[in-house]
Amino acid sequence: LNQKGCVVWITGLSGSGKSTVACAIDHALARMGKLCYVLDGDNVRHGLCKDLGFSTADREENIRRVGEVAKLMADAGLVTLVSCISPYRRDREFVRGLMSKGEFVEVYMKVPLSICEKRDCKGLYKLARAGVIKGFTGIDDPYEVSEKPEVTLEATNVAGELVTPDCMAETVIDHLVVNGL
Ligand code: GGZ
Repeated sequence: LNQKGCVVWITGLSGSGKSTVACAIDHALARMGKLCYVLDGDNVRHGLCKDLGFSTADREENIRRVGEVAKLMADAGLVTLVSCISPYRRDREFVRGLMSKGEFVEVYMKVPLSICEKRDCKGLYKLARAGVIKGFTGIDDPYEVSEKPEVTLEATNVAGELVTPDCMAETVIDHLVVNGL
């Protein structure tokens, strides 16, 4: 048993595919015999962060808690996959600062709002456009793009074809392998 933990922090808009990619990475790493855990924004908000909403301060606290838990899990040797919108650059940088260098891998889901909105898996964009949900990321609350995430995943390849979640997972795992994580 020789496993170094790390945090793979997947950030991007609602509907950009964060949870799906986190799951695909989880499964692929499990097949390689690695211990992993997925901390999903939507799930964490039912327990650890159920007292929090979506104001700037609440999102900041949400990211701080998830970041601290992710750090503990990484210390325990797990590859900890986080999928939270984490829209504010400052909050992501805070979490990065909790970890030792190289142990924090930021993965940016570079998916245009138009695609996320068209998918609208949960109908939330529709509600946000209608003004029923206020302060929705990408509609009337900002998403701040990082200057240099370790990995950037796009919805389509150079040929304009959709990239599968498994293929995205492979890109992330290649990065982890190359960097000795
Ligand atoms: C953004 C919201 C909002 C608002 C509810 N803004 O796609 P989902 O539905 O399943 O995941 C989103 C989830 C966002 O939780 P996070 O913990 O990832 O957010 S953050 O990192 O900003 O703290 C979305 C749903 O909650 N949702 N209201 N106003 N997303």
